[in-house]
Amino acid sequence: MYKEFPFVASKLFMLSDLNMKKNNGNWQTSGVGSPATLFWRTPMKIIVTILASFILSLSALGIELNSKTVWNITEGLENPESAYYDDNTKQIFVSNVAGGPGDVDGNGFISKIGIDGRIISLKWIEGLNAPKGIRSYGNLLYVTDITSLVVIDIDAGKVIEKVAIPNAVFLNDIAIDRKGGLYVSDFLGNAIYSYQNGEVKLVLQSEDLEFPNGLTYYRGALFAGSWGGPAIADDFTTEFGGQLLRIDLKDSSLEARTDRLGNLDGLESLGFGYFLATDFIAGKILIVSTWNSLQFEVSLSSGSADLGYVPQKRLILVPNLVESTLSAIRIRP
Ligand SMILES: [Ca+2]
Repeated sequence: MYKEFPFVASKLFMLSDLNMKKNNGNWQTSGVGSPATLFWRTPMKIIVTILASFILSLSALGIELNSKTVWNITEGLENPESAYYDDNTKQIFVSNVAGGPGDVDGNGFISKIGIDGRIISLKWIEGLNAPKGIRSYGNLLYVTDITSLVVIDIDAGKVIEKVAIPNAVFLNDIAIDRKGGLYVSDFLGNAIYSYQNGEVKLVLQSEDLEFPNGLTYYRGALFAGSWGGPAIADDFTTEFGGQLLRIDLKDSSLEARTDRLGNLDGLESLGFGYFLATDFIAGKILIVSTWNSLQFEVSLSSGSADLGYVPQKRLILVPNLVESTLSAIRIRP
């Protein structure tokens, strides 16, 4: 079901622009001087967006959202699965599967990239198999690699530990709670595991997870982007698409929080119950909310995998696993 997008647009742009003002001392926009753009440059936008959030949609105000590709990397990456922005180092880390997503071939690597799209180190970490989901906590970068969780010291640029996840089939994404507790999704194993205090535990295993792919932590719960079902064909398509699922960490109960949206891959929280997601097969960025489902979408190409987000630049980072590219996309009025 396609809905209007008043809340997310206003929240997303209002918050990010406030951030920019704090950082740069002025309002920054990337568009030309259209009347709409000039209108949005003024502080009046804050008042209007708050009102619009609760009363009107942006489209009703005559303001449409647009997407723009800010930069694109087309050389060097090899089947990138996940892009992750680390706020401590202000750098982007990209996992390169390099070959089949389940192949134990030793050629997977992690790239380090600047937020301007410059490749700082293409093969920053080498010797992995098919690395996928990435997330950091402090100076540690965690990466899933088929059935292991790889722990990397960011400052040293070295793998310090590989944690085997017993019974895992095909790990995908990572979520981290506020205390540094880790959670990983097992895409083909229909499971979610935790890793805390050196101990791996099964949080939940259920067909109702519908092949959980993207995973993120938000307000005491895990949110998973499911791929769909009832089975996954050889070309990774499904009869029905996945949805945003909420897994309560107190009792492991599971609840669908959106309509069926597509073959969900990446998932990042924007706050206020809004999430960024990708649909891998259809090739889309989706902005969804837990009470209004789909709010806005950007059409890209099939193979759009696990996205990252740079809040202060409003950049959505989308790796394409099939085309071996990384695109930085900005959505704005
Ligand atoms: Ca590989």
